Amino acid sequence: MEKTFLMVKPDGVKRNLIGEIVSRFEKKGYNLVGAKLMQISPELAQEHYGEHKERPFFGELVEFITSGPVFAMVWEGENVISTARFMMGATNPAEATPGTVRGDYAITVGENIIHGSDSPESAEREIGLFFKEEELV
Ligand code: ABT
Ligand code: MG
Repeated sequence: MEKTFLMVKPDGVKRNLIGEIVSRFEKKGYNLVGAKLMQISPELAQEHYGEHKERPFFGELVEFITSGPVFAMVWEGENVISTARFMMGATNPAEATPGTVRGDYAITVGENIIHGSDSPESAEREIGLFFKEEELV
């Protein structure tokens, strides 16, 4: 069964949106197979966002994602990788459709509430970065 890595970012945790976000994916029909509240280290942040290393916003991105606790999750279900991205909405919340997480709760691209793996390869990589095998049920 397909798995993806989702994470409520520090802005979402600060705004008490963990329950709301978990609820959306539960009601959709996906299964939560791993979850934890955690503080991301600068090293993990740089590894997680490695693909953006050369981008001008990389420093701010690492600073933001390490600015407070995140809620890391693994979800399982049919087509969960692409459907979760669809439910999250566009990266830029200004372009995210109402009814999506970013469309309903975010304003700026720098603080867009939620992360979700964008392909099977990144799902496998990100699940491995954040979770040990024995932390998944
Ligand atoms: P993530 O789930 O955070 O990976 O976002 P998404 O996959 O939707 O978008 P990408 B392109 O991976 O953006 C990663 C983070 O970089 C931020 N960003 C992106 C900017 O701040 N400015 C930009 O011009 C772009 C393209 C948005 C994403 N994260 N946050 N927070
Ligand atoms: Mg991304």
